[in-house]
Amino acid sequence: MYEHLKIDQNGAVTTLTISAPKSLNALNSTILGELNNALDNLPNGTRALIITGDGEKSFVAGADISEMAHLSLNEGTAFGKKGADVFRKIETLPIPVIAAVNGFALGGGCEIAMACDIRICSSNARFGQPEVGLGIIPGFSGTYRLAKLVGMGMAKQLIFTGRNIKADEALRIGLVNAVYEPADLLPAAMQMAESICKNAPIAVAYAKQCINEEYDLPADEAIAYENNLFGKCFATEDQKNGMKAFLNKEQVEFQGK
Ligand code: CO8
Repeated sequence: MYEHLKIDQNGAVTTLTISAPKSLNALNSTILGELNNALDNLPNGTRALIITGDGEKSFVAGADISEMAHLSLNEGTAFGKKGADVFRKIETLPIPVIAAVNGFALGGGCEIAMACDIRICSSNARFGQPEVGLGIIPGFSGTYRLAKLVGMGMAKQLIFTGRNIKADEALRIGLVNAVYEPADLLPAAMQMAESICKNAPIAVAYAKQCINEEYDLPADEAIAYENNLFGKCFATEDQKNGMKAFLNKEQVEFQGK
């Protein structure tokens, strides 16, 4: 169905694999369009999404430099917006998204990982924002998200120097949550996704929405935002069934209602 995406559904977990082996899975307009379409049409019943790259060497080696090389001001702006819009769609998807970073995550590759809710990586992963070495800046919202994730000082250092960092440093600065041997990465992502899928889907979606939206709000507004969605949980069947099962010492299967 897609030229550069593989979609695998395993129960409630869907894995989306970016596949452009000749360019180490670099993102061109076609792939961005396919990603956009795939996010709009995830298989029914998907409760968690894993995004990874094809092969053992690269997650995503950036935006496609051969496509960007000849862009004009307007075209560059439009290309940046196309990627930024797709990544924002990932960030605001009402299900958790795990980036399983299996190698190079440079430029747009680091940026798509940062748009995901959770990042884990293989021991051979390399992260970086090398754009200034190409005469551009991170254009898929990397200046915004990297500073949020690792703090302004470290984000500035990484973006100004364009230096690549290894998995252990990415772990130390909080860019990833865990590092695995390459063969263990996807099973670990799947295990995490499955453990999320056992929980109430509406509650998980509300929790994601709260964490995303409250971050930039003043304290009182953030607390009120959470209070509103906390209250809405009590209008769900999942809350009734979850608490009843706990009190009766039973297992619950959440229906997402
Ligand atoms: N774009 C296009 N082709 C690429 C890219 C890329 N980002 N990365 C790798 N490739 C291609 C190479 O050109 C090469 O092709 P060929 O075999 O035809 O020569 C093939 O993939 C294999 O790459 P290498 O031979 O270079 O493999 P190495 O193992 O020697 O090196 C690296 C791997 C270190 C990943 C190296 O390929 C590299 O440095 N790639 C570029 C990384 C980079 O700079 N990424 C950032 C790009 S800019 C960006 O992402 C901006 C995002 C915002 C855009 C805003 C829009 C305006």
